[in-house]
Amino acid sequence: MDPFAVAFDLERGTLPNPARKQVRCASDMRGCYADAKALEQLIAQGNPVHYEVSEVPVPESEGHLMYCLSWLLPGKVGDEYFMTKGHFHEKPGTAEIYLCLRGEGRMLMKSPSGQNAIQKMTRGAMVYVPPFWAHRSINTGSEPLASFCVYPADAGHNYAGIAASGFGRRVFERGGRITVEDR
Ligand code: S6P
Ligand code: ZN
Repeated sequence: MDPFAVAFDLERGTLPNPARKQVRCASDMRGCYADAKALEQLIAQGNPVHYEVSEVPVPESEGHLMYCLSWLLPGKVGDEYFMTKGHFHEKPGTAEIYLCLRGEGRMLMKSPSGQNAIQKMTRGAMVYVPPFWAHRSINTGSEPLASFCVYPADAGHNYAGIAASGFGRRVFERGGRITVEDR
């Protein structure tokens, strides 16, 4: 393939005119939040978008780097902040970089042995997700949480492990404060 360039809007934190956009709504998030009833209420009230992943795809083969713009909206399901599903990579020994462009949130990570790590995401923060660690972004702010992500193009997504056992930690608003709880 030939070299190419795309233009990000760094002020707004967007990738205008992506070739591919994946959209996840509340109804795609069943099983993810602690309060399943609150999620069903949200679905019944209009099933709002939780996040969008915009890409200009490259071949999903060894040597290439996939990149995307992750756009996670603000909101809560019960007291729990909007978040992504979260995944390990299908090729588990592949790392990922998230560069936060806008908003405020957390990157919650989990190692294969169940160890947790959490990093703050604010504009300019680069979070390095090491090989083998599952990752989920969480929007704790009041505007979209936008991040540029880059990872080996053949990494793939493994959602099953997290769908089965979660991260072991969740982020809630309790009494107006951002609170991380083991559950
Ligand atoms: C891909 C990378 C991101 C996520 C996106 C949505 O490896 O980590 O592009 O796909 O943030 O999260 P999820 O967990 O629904 O794929
Ligand atoms: Zn990933």
